[in-house]
Amino acid sequence: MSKLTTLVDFIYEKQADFPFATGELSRILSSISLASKMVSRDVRQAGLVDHILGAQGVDNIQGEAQQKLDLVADTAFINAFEQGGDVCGIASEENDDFLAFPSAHAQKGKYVVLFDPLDGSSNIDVNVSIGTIFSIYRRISSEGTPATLEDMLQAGTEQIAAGYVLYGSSTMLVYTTGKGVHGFTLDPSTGEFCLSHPDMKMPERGRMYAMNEGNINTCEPGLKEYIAYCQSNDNDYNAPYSGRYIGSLVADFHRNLIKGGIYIYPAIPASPEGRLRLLYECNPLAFLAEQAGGLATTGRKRILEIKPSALHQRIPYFVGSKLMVEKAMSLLQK
Ligand code: AHM
Ligand code: MG
Repeated sequence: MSKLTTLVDFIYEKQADFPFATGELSRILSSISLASKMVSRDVRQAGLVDHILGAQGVDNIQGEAQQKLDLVADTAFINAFEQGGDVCGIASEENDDFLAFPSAHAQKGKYVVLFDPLDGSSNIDVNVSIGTIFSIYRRISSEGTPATLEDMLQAGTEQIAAGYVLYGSSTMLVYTTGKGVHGFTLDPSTGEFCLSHPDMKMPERGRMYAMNEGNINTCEPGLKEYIAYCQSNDNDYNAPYSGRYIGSLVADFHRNLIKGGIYIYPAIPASPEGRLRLLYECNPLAFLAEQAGGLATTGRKRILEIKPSALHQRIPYFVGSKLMVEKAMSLLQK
């Protein structure tokens, strides 16, 4: 029987890769793992709470009134980071502004974390996979002072680590520190994340495309042409690809990471900059994609090289198998 490696074992084994971090990065990843277990538990109880306990007027275990799940997740992660002492501030999709942690203890932290606490929120109420996406940067401002906006607005190339937690048929944590992509599955009986997908590689091509095709008529000609190519017999498989759109970026990305595929959220008249957020969604998944051998672009340029100008900046997004993203880009640029 092969040895079971838990996330904790794995992180500490890999700590030597980051001599400068002396355990800090490991502790941040442990905080993420802890918060994500709490969120996973709440996600698993969501239907119960809303439709059975909620309907009977029963409060949750803490006796608090029920909050929206995305706010519960936001709070769980913020608390974990603030208490850990290695993170001096955060920015999250749920908060208009970034948060500089006020305590002297937190201000000594060398890192900031940017995250989407619960991606795919339109799927929460219908029992479809959702996830948390995160990105870790070293701060630019001086240690011992409050975190600044400049700390948050760094290009994706500066990420120290990134990853996601997928609350799917099982809960998985997938992360990179720039040395490959590793996936861990939560064993609900022991509460441990166990290494299940070491050194994940995204196939160079795949037969699945993910896009909200309700928007196709308003897309630019090059993108219409790419989708027509996917649907035709005149492509690299000589047969139509399968359309698969979960509507939770994390879940669509995870499937494409394993099976090969492309995810597209373009600029459309209803969302002229695209829908997805550069800092909380696009950059972390772009780092993972590249580490797994895939690509992430706006359709024209590399996501990781974009210098952010605002916290909630949106950007068109083409991410997935290398050859598929390259093909889409070649048609867009024609
Ligand atoms: P969210 O962070 O508010 O959930 O928005 C991001 C989500 C992605 O997970 C998903 O792929 C996309 O928005 C779905 O958008 P649409 O309903 O326009 O297809
Ligand atoms: Mg999101």
